[in-house]
Amino acid sequence: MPTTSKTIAVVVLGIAVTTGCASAQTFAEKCHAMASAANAPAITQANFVAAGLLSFPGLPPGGIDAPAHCLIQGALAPHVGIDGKNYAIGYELRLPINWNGKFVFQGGGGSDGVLRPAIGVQATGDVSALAKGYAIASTDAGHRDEPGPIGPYLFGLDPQARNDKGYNHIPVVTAKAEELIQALYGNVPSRKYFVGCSNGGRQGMAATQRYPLLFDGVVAGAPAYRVPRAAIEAMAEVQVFASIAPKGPDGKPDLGAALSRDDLKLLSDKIAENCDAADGLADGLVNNVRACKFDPLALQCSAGQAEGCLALEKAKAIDRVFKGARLPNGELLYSDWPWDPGIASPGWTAWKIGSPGKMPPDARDVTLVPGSVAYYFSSPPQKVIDLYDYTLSYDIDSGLKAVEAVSPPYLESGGSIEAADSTNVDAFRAHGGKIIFYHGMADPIFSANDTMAYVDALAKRYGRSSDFTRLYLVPGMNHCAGGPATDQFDALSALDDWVDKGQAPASLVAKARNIPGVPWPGRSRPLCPYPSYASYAGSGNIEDAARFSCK
Ligand SMILES: [Ca+2]
Repeated sequence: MPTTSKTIAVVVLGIAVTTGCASAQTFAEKCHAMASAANAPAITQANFVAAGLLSFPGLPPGGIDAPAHCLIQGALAPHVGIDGKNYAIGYELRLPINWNGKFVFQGGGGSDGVLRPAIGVQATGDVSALAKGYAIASTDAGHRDEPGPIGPYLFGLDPQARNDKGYNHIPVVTAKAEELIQALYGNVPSRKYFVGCSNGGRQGMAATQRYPLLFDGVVAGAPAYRVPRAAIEAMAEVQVFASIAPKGPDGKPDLGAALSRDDLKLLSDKIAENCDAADGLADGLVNNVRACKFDPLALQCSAGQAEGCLALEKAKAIDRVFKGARLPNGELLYSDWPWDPGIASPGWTAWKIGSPGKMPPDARDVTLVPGSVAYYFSSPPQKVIDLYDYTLSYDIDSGLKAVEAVSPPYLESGGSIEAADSTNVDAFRAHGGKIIFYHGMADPIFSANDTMAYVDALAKRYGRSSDFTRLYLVPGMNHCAGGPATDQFDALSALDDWVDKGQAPASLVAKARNIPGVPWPGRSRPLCPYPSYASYAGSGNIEDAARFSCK
C-alpha cells in the first residue's frame, strides 16, 4: 500500500474514532484491507475517502458533494500488444458507505484512454449517483492516452486493445466490480445499470446487444452507436466547410472562419422564426421538431443585399452539411441533421468549424475524429502525419471500405467493433431490461435524427407500445449538455423507478443552468417521450414545466 494510503487511513480512522462512528471505522478498515500485494495489479489501491467536496477537471467548479466512500483502482486483463506496449483494462470503483444496494457502470467518452472519477454526474440531476448511494465503476477501456495529437489513437495498432476498447472491457470490469462489491458489503448488487453519454451511450447500447443479461437498465445519451460512420461524416463536413473558408497564413483553409458568428446567429434566428411557435409558444425552444421545415437556401443574399442574408456558397455549404454526405452509390453515409436554434452556440461550432485563425484548426472534427478513423476504425491502420491534411484529403468511399474491412491481424473490422446498431435486443428485453435514450437536438457530432431512426427501428421490431424504451429529445442542447437548453435532468432515477418499482417514466423534468449562453436560467420544461413533445398550456408562467404537457 502506498504511503499516502496509510496517511489517509490514520486521519480517517482518527475522525471515525473521535466521532464515535464505529461503522465508519469498520468500513474504512474493510476498504483498506482490500488492497494487498497479493491482489496487484487487479487492485493497486484501496483508500477510504471521507465525506466532502471532490474536485476534478470536468466536474462543476467548486467540486461536488461526495459521501464517505471506498475508492479502489486497479488493472485487469493485462497483455502485451503486437506493438510491444503493455495494455490493461484500468478501472476505478467508488463504493459509498451508505450503499443503496445498486451498481452503476459509468460510461466513458471520446476514444476513452482516461480513467475518469467514478462519481456519476451525467444525467443524474442535481445529485451525483455516488451521493444517491450507488456503487459506481469507471474504466479507461483498456488503454491510456499517449501524448501528442495522435497519441490517444495509437492503441488502435493492437488488435486486442481495439476489442478491449470496443466492448470487451464491459464484462471484465463489471465482473470485477461485482466481486469487490460483494467482498466489501457482503452482497452482490440488486440492480445493475449502465449510464453514459456519447461513447458512454454507445457502450450502454453495446451492452444491451452483446451482453444482454449483464444490466437491468441503460441510460444512453447522445449515443455514438454508429460512430465510424458519424466520424467519416464529420470529416466530409470539414471538407465542405473548408471549401468555403478563406485561406489562413499557412495557405490552408481557415476552417473556423468558414461561418461567422453573425452567419450562425442569422441561421439560428431564422430557424426559430420558422419552427419555434409550432409547439404553442415562441420561447426559443423548438419542441415540435417534426413540424420544423427549414431551407437555408432561402437565406441567400439577393443582388445588392449584404446584411441579414447568407452568401450563396455559405447557404449551399450549410444545406449540404445538414442533408448529410452521400456515397457515390447515392446511399446516405450517416444521417441528416435537425434544424435547431442551438446550432449557433459554442458547443456546436467547437466541433464543426472551431475558432477562426487557428492553424491547424481546433475543431474537434479535426482534432478528435480523424485519429480514431485512421488508427482504430480502419484496417489496416492508416498512418497520419497531419490530422488536418488527412481530413482534407480523406476519400469517404474508400475510407468507409477500410472501416468495414478485415485485415489480419485485425480480425474484426473497426466498424464492427465500435458499432452498437443491432436492433435485436430480444434477450435484453426478455430479461426485463429498460433503455432510456436522450439526445440534444443541436448535437454537432451525433445526429438526434439518427437516434430517432434507431428508436423507430426498435418500434418496427417490437411495436411502438412495447414498453421497454424511451427517447427524450432535448431542444437546444449540444453534445450531452450545453447550449440554450434545459440540460439538467435525472434519467438515472427515472430508470431505477422503472426497473425497480415498475413505474414507467412519462416526462422528465429538466432545468436550465445559470451559465453563459442560457437566456433563461432556472427555466424548467418537461422532456417528453418521443414522438410526443412539450406543448404550452396557453396560460401561466412560461418558465415553469408545470404549464406544459406532452402532446
Ligand atoms: Ca417553442
